[in-house]
Amino acid sequence: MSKDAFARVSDFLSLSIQIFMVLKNTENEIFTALETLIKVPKQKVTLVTHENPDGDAIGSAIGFGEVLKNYGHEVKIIVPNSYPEFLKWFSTDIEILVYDRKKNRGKAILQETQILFCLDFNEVKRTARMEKKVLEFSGVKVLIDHHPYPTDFCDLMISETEYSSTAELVFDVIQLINLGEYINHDAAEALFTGIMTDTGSFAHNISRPNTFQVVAKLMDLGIDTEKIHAAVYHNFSAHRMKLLGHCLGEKMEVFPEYRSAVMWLSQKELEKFEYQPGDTEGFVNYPLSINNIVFSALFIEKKDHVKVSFRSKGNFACNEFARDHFSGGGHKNAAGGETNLSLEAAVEKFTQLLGDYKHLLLETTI
Ligand SMILES: [Mn+2]
Repeated sequence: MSKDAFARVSDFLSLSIQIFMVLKNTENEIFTALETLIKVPKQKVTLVTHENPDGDAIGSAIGFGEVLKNYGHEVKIIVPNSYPEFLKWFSTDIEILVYDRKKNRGKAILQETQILFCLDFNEVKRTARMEKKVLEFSGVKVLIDHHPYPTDFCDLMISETEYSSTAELVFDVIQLINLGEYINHDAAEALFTGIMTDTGSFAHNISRPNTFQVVAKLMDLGIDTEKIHAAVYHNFSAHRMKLLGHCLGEKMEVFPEYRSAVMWLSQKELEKFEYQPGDTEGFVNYPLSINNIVFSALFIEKKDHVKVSFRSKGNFACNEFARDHFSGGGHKNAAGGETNLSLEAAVEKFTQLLGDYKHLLLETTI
């Protein structure tokens, strides 16, 4: 073996050993199985994400999709419903089908698909109207996700809750199945976006150096991180900015005695500010920058239900709160749920509940 090749192999080996050390839940055999599966040439591979896809869902799907395409597979991405404008700048020629808009085409793609990757969700119901089709899918289903409490709906499960984002996990999975050389510039941009958005630009969800190690390797591929940041975060409409102003100015109530804050927006208000999907993304984080606030909730009135987002700091587990009271779940510090109550009743229910959590909220350490 030449000196160069030897260096490359030993580089790779030390990288895989490093990755195995950070993967806590997944058996090593799964990666051998996945590699064997993926290395059958020219397969029809589809990647599916959760409903209301965010930067991590889209970034993971495009990032992994590009790698699989570069390896020679025929790759498609299906998202249950549409995704925000600030995630539409990616350079990729992979078709991203919005299932809600083209159901028949979506069904036809799934019919032909041999391997289906489920990215960035832990329960099949997160695929909304695609749920039945995903459950019925007869090829091989592979989960790659970082949400706690995954349910058993895939043949191969890679579920690692200590990862900041699915995109970070996808990067490591790509190394472990020996496809690292197929990460091109487009894939690197997409994976970086997933990590950046799920960590609020590297502000939270990062518990290990691995996140920055992955980012460093993505930067080695020549991505322009400032350009990506601007494409995602400096791309809002004036309406969205005014909606944020309205929300913070008129629709936020702070409860210092419970270290909590709540905000709520009705359909009427959203219409007034010409709401576009994704416009309220990130709103729920703002109250957490108020001194001593550790729990924030945002209620949004949809056509037939109320959607709620939760954010918390430190050891206050907002996913448990979401699960116990608003049929939801998620991460410890970032979760969501829904309710069939009216908007007013939902907000009232939330504020009433704060009393029961006073102890936990006051004891929360950041
Ligand atoms: Mn995620």
